[in-house]
Amino acid sequence: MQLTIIVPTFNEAPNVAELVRRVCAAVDGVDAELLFVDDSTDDTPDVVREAARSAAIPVRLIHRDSPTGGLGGAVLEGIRDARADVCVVMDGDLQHPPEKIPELYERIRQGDVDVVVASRYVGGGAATGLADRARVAVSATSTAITKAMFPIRLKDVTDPMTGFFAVDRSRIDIGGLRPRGFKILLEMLARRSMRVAEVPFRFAPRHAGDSKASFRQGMHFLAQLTALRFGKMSLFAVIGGLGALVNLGIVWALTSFGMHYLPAAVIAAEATILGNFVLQERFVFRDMTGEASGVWSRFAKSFTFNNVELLVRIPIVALMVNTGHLTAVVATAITLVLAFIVRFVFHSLVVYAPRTPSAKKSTVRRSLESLDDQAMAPGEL
Ligand SMILES: Nc1nc2c(ncn2[C@@H]2O[C@H](COP(=O)(O)OP(=O)(O)OP(=O)(O)O)[C@@H](O)[C@H]2O)c(=O)[nH]1
Ligand SMILES: [Mg+2]
Repeated sequence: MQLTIIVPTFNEAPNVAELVRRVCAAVDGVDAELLFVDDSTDDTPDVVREAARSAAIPVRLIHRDSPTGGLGGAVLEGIRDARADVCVVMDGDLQHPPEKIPELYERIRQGDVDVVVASRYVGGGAATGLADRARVAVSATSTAITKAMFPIRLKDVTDPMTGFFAVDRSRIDIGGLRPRGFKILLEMLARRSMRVAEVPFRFAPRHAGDSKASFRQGMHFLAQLTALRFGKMSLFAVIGGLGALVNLGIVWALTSFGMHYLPAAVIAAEATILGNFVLQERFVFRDMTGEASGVWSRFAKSFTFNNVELLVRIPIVALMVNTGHLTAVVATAITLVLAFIVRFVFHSLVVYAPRTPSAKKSTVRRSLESLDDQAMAPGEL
């Protein structure tokens, strides 16, 4: 087998037959297979099986009943399961013209690059298929931000967000990729230095069916981009910082309504602890929730920790001010920084610890490794 074409699908039934037809026509003469990785809730799997019967090349289907990692997870599963090392990844809605596959394939076969990106933004390419002006603006802005965040790794790439690319599986570190609904190409390019070539293509309008892009996905993308760039610790810090502002806001609002300072501070602190927990579940430790203990147990640990921290921190500040010739502001700042570090360590090692630790490594070793993983998730350019 020379080539595997991987198509992630989520409810793309009306596009499958046309896609199979055009892919088969495009790869005529190449020993290729077509692999659908499907998370659909509609009849896409049946339609794929039906189309497979009369297709000129082998058409395989992986249907995931409990999908992990969203779109990125699906692509990764396809790459793992592919029969060929050379893989072309493309959308299932015909926004990526199958007629471009031979060009991607020929380019990667030359062997001097690890990835070939089909780009909307290089000479001859076009993004005209984006649904409306707002989508064009979102796409251009997120591409610019992404490139600004990885100026060196992405210097040769005009379209790091594309879902249309060819990759040689033997030249990437599959185990190091973290599928999390993320644009998997960006993850590959950002995590290690790769040799990249681009070919232009015209992004077509969706053939049929509904878009899965949403505001929520956009927010997820930004959170994941931050995590990829700065590591989880910074995302955790951003959420903590926002929480502190909200905390101040609540105290201000309640006291200006005439409430005594103390109950106002307690209400604000508890509300912030709750809000932070929800945000960190969603954005910081989401990829670990699957293997960690249940959500109520995580909440109990996090809630207890934060309240104990609060109780301990106040007397420590008082102690530092009374005995250490420090001003209250300096003392508070020092304890906040220390508390932040302790909080991060506690959350990544205890609250979100995997339920069934592997028996082979010692607890200390495992803890250190996972802490290192969490805090240092790629930080280099
Ligand atoms: N397996 C799998 N495929 C997905 C998932 N989400 C999206 N896809 C597929 O990924 C491809 C890209 O998704 P689209 O919804 O087309 O995203 P888009 O091109 O940014 O948005 P549109 O303007 O609607 O085309 C399509 O083939 C989808 O069916 C998912 O969670 N799992
Ligand atoms: Mg699409």
